[in-house]
Amino acid sequence: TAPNQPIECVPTIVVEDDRTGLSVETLKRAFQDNLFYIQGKFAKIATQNDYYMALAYTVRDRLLRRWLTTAETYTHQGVRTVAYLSAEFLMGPHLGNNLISLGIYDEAKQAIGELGLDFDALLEQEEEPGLGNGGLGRLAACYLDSMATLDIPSIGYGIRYEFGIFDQDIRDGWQFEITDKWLRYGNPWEIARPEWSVEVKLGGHTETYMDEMTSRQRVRWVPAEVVMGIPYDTPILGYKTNTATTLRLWSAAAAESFDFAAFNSGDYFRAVLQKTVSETLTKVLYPNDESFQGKKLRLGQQIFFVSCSLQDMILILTRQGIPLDQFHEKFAIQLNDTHPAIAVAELMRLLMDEHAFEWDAAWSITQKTLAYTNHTLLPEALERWGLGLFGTLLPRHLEIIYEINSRFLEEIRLKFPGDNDRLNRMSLIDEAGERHVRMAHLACVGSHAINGVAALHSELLKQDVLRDFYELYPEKFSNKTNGVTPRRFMVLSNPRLTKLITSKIGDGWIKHLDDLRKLEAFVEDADFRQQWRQIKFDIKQDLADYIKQANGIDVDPASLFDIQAKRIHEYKRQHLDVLHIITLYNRIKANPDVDITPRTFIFGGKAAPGYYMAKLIIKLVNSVADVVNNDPDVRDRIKVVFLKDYNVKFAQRVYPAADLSEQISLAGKEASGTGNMKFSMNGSLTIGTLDGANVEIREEVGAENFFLFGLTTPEVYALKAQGYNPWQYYNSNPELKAAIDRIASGGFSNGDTNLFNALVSTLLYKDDYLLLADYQSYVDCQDGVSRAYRDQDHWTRLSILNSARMGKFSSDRSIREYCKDIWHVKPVAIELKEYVQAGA
Ligand code: KOT
Repeated sequence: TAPNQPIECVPTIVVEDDRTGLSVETLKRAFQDNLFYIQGKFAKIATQNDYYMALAYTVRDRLLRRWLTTAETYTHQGVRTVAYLSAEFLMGPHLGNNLISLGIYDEAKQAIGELGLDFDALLEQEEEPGLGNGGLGRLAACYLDSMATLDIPSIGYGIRYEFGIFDQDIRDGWQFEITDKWLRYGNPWEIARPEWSVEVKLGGHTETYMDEMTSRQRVRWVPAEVVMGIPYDTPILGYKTNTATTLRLWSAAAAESFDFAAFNSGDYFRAVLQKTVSETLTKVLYPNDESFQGKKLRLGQQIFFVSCSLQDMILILTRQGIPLDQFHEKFAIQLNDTHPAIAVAELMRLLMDEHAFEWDAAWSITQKTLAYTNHTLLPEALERWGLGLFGTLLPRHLEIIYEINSRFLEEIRLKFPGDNDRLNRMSLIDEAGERHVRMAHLACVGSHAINGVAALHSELLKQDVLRDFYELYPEKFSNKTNGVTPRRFMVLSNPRLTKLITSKIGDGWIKHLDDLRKLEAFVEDADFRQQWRQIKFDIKQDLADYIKQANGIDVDPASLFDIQAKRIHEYKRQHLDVLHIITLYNRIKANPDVDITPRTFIFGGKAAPGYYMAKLIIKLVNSVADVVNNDPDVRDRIKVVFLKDYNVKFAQRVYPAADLSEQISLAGKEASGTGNMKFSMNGSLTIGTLDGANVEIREEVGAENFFLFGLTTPEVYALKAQGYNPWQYYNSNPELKAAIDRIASGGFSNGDTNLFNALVSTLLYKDDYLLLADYQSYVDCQDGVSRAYRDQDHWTRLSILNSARMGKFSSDRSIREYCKDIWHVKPVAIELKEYVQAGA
């Protein structure tokens, strides 16, 4: 029999209590058992990692029943399933989250403590799977959590990068990239399923042939190369429910057919070396966030994981005996931006070339199955592949795209006769200059639903980037404002606040975040406010300790913690934050006795390795920190800290410690933001522009509880249309001029006037992101923040109200909306059957 053929044996599994029991005693026994039998270590020689692994396997054992029962239920019932396709899943550490979902966090902590080990250190030991750059990948992870928690049949499909996002070190103030070796010590959360491998074709050419069975012309793709995709499954536990869904990540390997070729050519040794070429495909995550680089390997990654995933879905149906003309009834596929948009052509190809569907039937299935989420308005992020490269790697897909395009353009000609400009603007092929495939257009045409990720963003899509598509298909468009999971970003990362909240309103809010509103009733309770303030202070003290240890800087936990943590990007304007710091510094230098509210400015975030300006901004933050932190005139009233290697694990430590969250992108540039939600849920106030989801956060928390500044999107457009001149602001604003001059004159570079020249001249001569135009409004607003912070009791009220009113931003709400409006998928409850216990 073939190795991938299922064979049934004894129908019931007998399970040892040590693998399922949830009591402290059983957990202890299981932990020691796993240390011995799985890690192969005893206490004398065990490392911290061995202990981590032993605990991880102990937890994994306890979730397998839910995981397998979920899979069995879905297969057995042939349920309608969401397939979330994403090139990135930024999951963060699994251990703590799984303990929370299983409801055994406290028991595990006690068990580990009783064994004489440091539980927090074991959690800290986990190398997080950094398989994403930032917001887009983390959103995918939050959505998996919510789908599982809401019992939505779902599967996440992506790429198992051997090296995820680089680790960031800071050397002499500059970012330094280090390879992320997350798989170095093994990954206890994944199970490889080589028996479910599939093959993906690349390159070569196409041929037509006569299909004898149907007497129809069909197309055959003769590839130059075949790569095998091996699935690795990770369980995604819902919170306090029986559902455990799957994240299925594909890893590339040389196809078996390769061995035959090697054998035949006789050059066995060279052929084995060649296997590494196939494996290259899933080696490394591209570290560029929101900037498109037309690299062949990246297109290879996209077709690889998309083809593997679609073939996998077809196999799932085939195994259940479900005919493929029901594909769209069994799967709702969500495309997380255009990275998986090649799915439009690949699903058409699979249905037509491999399963003998005719065009119209295949097209109807494709459109009904796919839906597309757009995550950015930045033109430089939109994916467009040069035709040469595209046709070389994917000759058959290019033919299919041409055919989709010709039918599509015909539809436009009928609806808008004579409008040639419109045809050119909407074509799937950009004909200006070197010809390109426009992936966003392909996604729009091939999907039945298109959505943005915040109300403003979705409006701008309709008015601007996708305007023509909106005019053609208004019914396809909707908004789905992003959300984040309160399980990871409150319960796990902020246990002290969770406990206080739960003591007042019970724990229903963890699954129904709107319940946080009940906290409003306690705003006038002085005792409650005192506890709230104390918790925030204690968490800030912890972060202060960390900063002392990591950066060697003393910071005062009583000072205002002002945090900007996100990818470094000019549009996010970390350097506007820096201009404010320099302004405060200049005020102190002009009058050392000036009355200033003590503040600690904290930054965290990675820059794309090839993005010079972003790296220069990191250098500037660190240079300003060096000067400000060491100037005796400052008398420690302001401190500046750049925290290196910002990732999910670290973010969980940072969000709860903030007083003020910086959400200061230029209006119209940030699609949504999700960090803004995580900060506010944890009781920080926001200083922000009317951009992305800030608009809706402000609506929810109330204008009086939000520090608003800056131009609105229409004002930005108007200013740019009228001809923006940054010099005008520089010349007429003495504080702004002084701040920029201090950088330009070498005030943060030991007199070197060259170091920050690129940054200064970009601001003065271009300033695409209007920092100078928004400067005064920002500084005025920050002065208001400083005044507000002086009344600690008042500030605490605002902090409580921010948390209390964040219910809308649970990813559970987002997922409910996707389910209702786009996916039409209903929850399926999972019933656990009793195991037969050993000895029973
Ligand atoms: C990256 C490359 C191409 C297209 C889009 C991106 C992208 C967008 N990467 N991250 N984003 C962010 O996605 C988040 C989740 O929707 C948003 O909150 C955030 O505003 C985007 O910048």
